[in-house]
Amino acid sequence: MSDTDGVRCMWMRGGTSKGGYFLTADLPTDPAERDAFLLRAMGSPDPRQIDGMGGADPLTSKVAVVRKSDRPDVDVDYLFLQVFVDRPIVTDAQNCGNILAGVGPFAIERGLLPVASQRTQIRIFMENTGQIAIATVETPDGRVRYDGEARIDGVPGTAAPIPIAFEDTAGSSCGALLPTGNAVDVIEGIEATLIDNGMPCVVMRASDLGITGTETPSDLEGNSSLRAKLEAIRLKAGPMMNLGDVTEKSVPKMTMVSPAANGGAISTRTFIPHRCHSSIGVLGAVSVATACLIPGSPAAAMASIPEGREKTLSVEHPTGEMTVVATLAADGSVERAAILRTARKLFDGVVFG
Ligand code: NQM
Repeated sequence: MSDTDGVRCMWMRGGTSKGGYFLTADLPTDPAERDAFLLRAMGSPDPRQIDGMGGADPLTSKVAVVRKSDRPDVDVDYLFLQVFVDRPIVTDAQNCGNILAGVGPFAIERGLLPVASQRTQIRIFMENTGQIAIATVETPDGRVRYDGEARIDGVPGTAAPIPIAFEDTAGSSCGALLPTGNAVDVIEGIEATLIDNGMPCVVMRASDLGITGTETPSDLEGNSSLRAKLEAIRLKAGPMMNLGDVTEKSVPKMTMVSPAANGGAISTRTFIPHRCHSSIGVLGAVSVATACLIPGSPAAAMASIPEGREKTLSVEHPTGEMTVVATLAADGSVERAAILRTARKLFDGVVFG
């Protein structure tokens, strides 16, 4: 592919993230060639991504690769790629439930599936982890509707709702919900729950790390001893979580929890893993909400949990909250989780690498 070859691409906001959405067939088939193209398109490695489309933040340096699925009972396959901002790395080692919110609208816009009447339900196979998400997109008049009244924290204004449900996400990357088999492990002297209900996360008490858990992300990013401690814990947690050497991976995410401050279930601050999230990832929130339901975990001890098998858990974060509706099986495990997102089409054209 020469410098002058453009690739068809749609830029979209998906939830609280933003990135490029490509059809699989439009990108180079060789992963190394594909990744080199995506690094150039985003302008990485460069902390400002000045020579590319990326927004100088991991949340705006993301890619969705989508195709019509050959799998039974699935409409489209979605591969998520995280393009590192300041390092020449493109990784498929994690999923992204925010970028996922744009996959349904994108697939309909590209004609990968027909629209139903008012709403179209789309079954999306998440290639990174091998699970299915079910998204519902508003499609009145046979077209995707982006405007609406749904509000999600971390995004100004309102937009059409895109509810998304996840099933069987336990152990998505780590092989088991609790890959060490324990509700609590001690790493570098800190009690942590190593958990994966869609996103590998290390969940610790904020107070054990010397913070209140109410700090702003920029305050926390400015705390170099906290960052060093979190990275030391992360590098040890990776192999314990069956993720191998995570030096160059964007997982596990590092979540520090404190009691909810605004009537929710719990409050969070999450490093993803080197920058502090301005809110929290979707599957990250599902995993942290699940940690709140594990007896004996540090999160469970401080969480405020409603009664009943369908639990609405508000996960507080620096710019508001994310509501996770967790449905429990008879044995108390989470069998289904649902969240609400919105998405917006920003640009459709050709991007150059
Ligand atoms: O956890 C950020 C995001 C994410 C991932 C990250 C996500 C998820 O906010 O499903 O959405 O943790 O890297 O987009």
